[in-house]
Amino acid sequence: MGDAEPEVVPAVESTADAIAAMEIRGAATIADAAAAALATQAEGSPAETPAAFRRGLRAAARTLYETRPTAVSLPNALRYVLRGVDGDTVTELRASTIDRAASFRRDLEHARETLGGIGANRLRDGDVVLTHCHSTDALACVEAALEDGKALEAIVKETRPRKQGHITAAQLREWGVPVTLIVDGAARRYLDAADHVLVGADSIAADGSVINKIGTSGLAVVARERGVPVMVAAQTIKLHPDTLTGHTVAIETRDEREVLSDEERASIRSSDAPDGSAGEPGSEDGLTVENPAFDVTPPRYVDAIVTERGQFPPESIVTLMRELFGDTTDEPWAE
Ligand code: RUB
Repeated sequence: MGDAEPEVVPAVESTADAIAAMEIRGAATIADAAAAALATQAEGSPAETPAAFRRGLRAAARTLYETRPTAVSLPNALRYVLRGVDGDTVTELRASTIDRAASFRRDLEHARETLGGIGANRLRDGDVVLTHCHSTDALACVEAALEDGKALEAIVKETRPRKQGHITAAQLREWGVPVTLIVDGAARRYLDAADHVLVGADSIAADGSVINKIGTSGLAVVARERGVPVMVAAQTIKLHPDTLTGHTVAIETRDEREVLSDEERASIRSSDAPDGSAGEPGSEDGLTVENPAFDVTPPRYVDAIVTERGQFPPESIVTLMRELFGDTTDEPWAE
């Protein structure tokens, strides 16, 4: 392999495919996998010159970056690793990439544990938490509270269409936490039995808005109406630096078949429709399915954002964001 064509090793392509297909999912897990994939690229790069090595690494980062737009932990992870790549020879560059990816992954694990300890302080013995989706950061708070000897119960929203609530339920049951699983539409009915709404975040904007799994914002609004505090557990890797300069967070929309199979669509389609629209799946038949994966919860519905750096009212998160990211966000993976 010469200098002309940057080569992305197959393992990076596999990681990117797994993230896109949601076999690897959840913001922190995606970040961890992306950093690991860059280390794999470094290990397997056939580059013979430093320039070719760097080009390959940037190409690998681009491949990963393009998988899911809403989880800012992904570009934050890529940026962190690429900024630490240093050396004059391929051997040095390889070693520094591998080291940097490893230190990122260690920090991620450590941040989750620290955050869990901080979040656990909000949970009292006997409390009931109501969860949405599956968040490793949110579960870290539960785990730390259990380790402190507190007994907790959980009401777990199923989380359509992908039912990540089942993953949360499985983890909580593994820890011995009694779980009541409910469909998403039942949340308001069960809020009076909850002491906290506990969710994670895919991204957090500079104004304290929380971007998380679709349905989080509705849950937060209803929780405010019922007087149940909303706690968001999110490592600082979820802070979205682009929003410091006024950018909005892109909301991923996914395949409609996650919501409605071709068979279901066919059963809804009416051959008697006055517009005569019955046709093959995917054709114009007057039935539109929207499948946004995330939504935006305004800061006024959030009581606290728990990070490894402490807990913050959402409106003050911008201070931490400036301290950690400054006002500039480059894209070191650009060609
Ligand atoms: C996952 C999701 C999670 C956040 C935080 O969405 O919305 O709440 O990513 O997760 P998806 P974590 O299933 O579409 O990836 O706390 O594990 O980083």
